[in-house]
Amino acid sequence: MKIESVELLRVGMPLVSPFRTSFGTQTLRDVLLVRVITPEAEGWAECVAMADPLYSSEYAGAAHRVMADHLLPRLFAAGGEVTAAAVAPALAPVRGHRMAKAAVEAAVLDAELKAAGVPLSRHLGATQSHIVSGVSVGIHESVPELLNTVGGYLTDGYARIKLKIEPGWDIEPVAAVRKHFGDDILLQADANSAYTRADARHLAGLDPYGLLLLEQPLEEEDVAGHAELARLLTTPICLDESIVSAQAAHEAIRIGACAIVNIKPGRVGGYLEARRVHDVCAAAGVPVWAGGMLETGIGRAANLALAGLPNFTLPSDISGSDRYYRQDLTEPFRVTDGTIPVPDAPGIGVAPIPEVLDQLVTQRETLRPTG
Ligand code: OSB
Ligand code: MG
Repeated sequence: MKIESVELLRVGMPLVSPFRTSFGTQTLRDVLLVRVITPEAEGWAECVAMADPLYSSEYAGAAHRVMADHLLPRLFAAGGEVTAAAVAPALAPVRGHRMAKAAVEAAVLDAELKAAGVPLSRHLGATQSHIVSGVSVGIHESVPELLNTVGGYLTDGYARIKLKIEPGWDIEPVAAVRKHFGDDILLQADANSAYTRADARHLAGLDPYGLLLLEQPLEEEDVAGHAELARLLTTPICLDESIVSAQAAHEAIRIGACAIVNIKPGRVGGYLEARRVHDVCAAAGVPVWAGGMLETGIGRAANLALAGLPNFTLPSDISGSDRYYRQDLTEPFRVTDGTIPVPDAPGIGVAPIPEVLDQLVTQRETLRPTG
């Protein structure tokens, strides 16, 4: 496939309500979109890096620069001739920047699959047509407000509730949600690395509440600490931030640091690496589920395709568009009977609605192969 040009767009997407986690409060997503233009088709992808480097070291502004200054020149090195499979090897000399690399690869893949008429789900080997939809609930000002929010999501049909926790907002909200909504709701917690090994005894206080899992309690680099913690808790440990590649997943599982893995394609450098993470986990008998990064419909569509792979057996963090945005960039995704259908049109199956994009775009930059 011959790339004629790549457009990098920045879009300001206000959230329907502030989303507070242990690392900060989000009210607006600064979305970086990648549009790959070829004679046969156009590919779209969303970079999941957030506005600030708080969840991980990457952030939207840096991802934009590294794409323009380092990744796209490497992509263009063969005069613009590329395949999606060749993108990761071409970008490998650049260290890190996995979210930026993932978006470049995903846009090329979307163009390639749209040109071939093949849905991403089929290309990746998906076997599930509907993805069980969970919702991630931010840290609230008070327990009554939290119960009100959770009640609303259960009414909306979400099949699983994930509570964001941090020191000072952990056992009490988990206990309150369990008591108020009963033993039947699927419940889990995500600390976004807010604790240390010294908090093991405190975190064991979550054990009586029947959580499906506790996500990333310790620092990204402290994989061994998670193994230690896993031996002290009955609640299964799930890793998010620490799993940056299939290799990292393999090592974490080998030392007993996690019983479950959250897969986010941006965090591991792309959908093709994400499929390898899935495969490593499947081979080890470790179930996985699809994480989220407050994606617009562009990223959400691609995540649904990946989440159709057979070892995605726990409910996802892929919620309906209206959980995040009053106006999504694409046709909205909706939850029915607790699931969202996997798109079945070629590529990611969607593209931005031009009028919506024009309204929300804050910056555009076009880059072209030379020669
Ligand atoms: O840790 O899973 C996380 C959102 C942004 C950054 C990190 C995380 C999250 C979420 C929400 O928990 C996932 C979503 O609803 O998209
Ligand atoms: Mg997480």
